[in-house]
Amino acid sequence: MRLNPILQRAGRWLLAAATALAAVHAQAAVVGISGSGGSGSRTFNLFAAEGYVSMADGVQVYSWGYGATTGSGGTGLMQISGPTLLVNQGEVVTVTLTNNLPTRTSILFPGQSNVQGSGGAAGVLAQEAGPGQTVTYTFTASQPGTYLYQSGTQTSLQTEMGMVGALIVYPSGAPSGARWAYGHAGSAYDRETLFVVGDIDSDIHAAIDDLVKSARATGDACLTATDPALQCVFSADLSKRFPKYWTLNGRTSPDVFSKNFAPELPHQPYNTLPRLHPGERMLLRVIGAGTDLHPMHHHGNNSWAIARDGRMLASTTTSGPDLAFSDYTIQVVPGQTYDAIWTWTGAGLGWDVYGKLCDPAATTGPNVCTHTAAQQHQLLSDRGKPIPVKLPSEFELAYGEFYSGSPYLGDSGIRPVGAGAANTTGAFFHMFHSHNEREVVNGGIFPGGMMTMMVIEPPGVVIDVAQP
Ligand SMILES: [Cu+2]
Repeated sequence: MRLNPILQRAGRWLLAAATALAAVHAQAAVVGISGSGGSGSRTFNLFAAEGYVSMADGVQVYSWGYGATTGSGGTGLMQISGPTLLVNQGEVVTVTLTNNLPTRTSILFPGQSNVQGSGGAAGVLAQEAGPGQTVTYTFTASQPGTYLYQSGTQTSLQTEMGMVGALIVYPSGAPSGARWAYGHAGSAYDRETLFVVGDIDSDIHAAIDDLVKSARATGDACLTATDPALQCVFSADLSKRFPKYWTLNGRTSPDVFSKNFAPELPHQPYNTLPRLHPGERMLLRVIGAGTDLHPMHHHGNNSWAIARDGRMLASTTTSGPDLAFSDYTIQVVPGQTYDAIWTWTGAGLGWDVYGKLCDPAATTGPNVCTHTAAQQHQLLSDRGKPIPVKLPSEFELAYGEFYSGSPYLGDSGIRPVGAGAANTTGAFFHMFHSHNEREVVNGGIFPGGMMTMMVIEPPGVVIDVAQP
């Protein structure tokens, strides 16, 4: 290996190791907020507010969303998707919502039983807050799992406008140090990641933007009314709904690759770029937060769906996820949540994913295979085999941000001038995207939309989950 790549990689490792030490508490966890509280209880101070979110083609979309105060661990800004609420099974959860929207709103917690609301006024589905008002919801997070929360007021429109977020309930009963999605060892995972899957018809957002501006320009009395029956209601014709943007955690590709809390995306703080090592179990927490079905396809391997709607796919209370099913696409239905385990190995590829040209039969001499214990997850019979295709000439390749200079996991090679500086670790990238092909665009332009990558990092590369 040339000196320059060695220094590059050493530098990245040191940086990653330092960051990982600083963020040990967040290791392998979904980025979200834990609110405040003592033993057995947890309190979140949320608000609803308007703002403009950014699509990767530069279009700004007027939106309504939830935000969390800095005292609750939030950014203090409205965000799409809403703040991810992290709680533990059995905790009494209190969510206070202050409404800064020009219309009534609320929160529904599907999958949670006996949700008590107070303040504001009773709505059809939930206790509602008028503009400037506060409502409080309390429930006990009795069952572990992946859930969404969303507006219970004008639910179709307000969900379209962005009023939806994720709630994760971690199980009790897992042994110390173990990560379980549910109360059984069969739901164990090494890493977890969140996909809040959404779709946006920007024409509807623009129409609501116009109505709100018009109400303000004319000083409409509905804006200051205290009688719920006289407060503003903004409506759009949802029967002509035709989405133009498709989002993961509120962002469109390629913005999904940018860091968590990237300053240029103040209202879309969560990225979507899962990273794992060969052989690790990655828990995919997938939430259908839009209006349409999205078939989310992961390349490289099938996943095992172990739960739906916050309930393990189990035949008995003690069996673990014995009804789990394997598929290459997660059919994300609106309003549903899925937990799936995805693992990648190089087994059966027919070539050595680490690019070591050696002789597995040799015990002495320069041709001995020198794979370390961590360089497993491929068939022993594949060791030493070269990649079985002739790589195209450099003139026929497009070099970009994801090219390490080598087709092998963890190796690096000569990078042509202008090839970019990302993927210096030599990771594999597997696309994870909607198989409705028109949904991998931004405003009709490919590539974009509902698409990201699963990143297989070489063994030994430190993965800083809090800030990939
Ligand atoms: Cu695909």
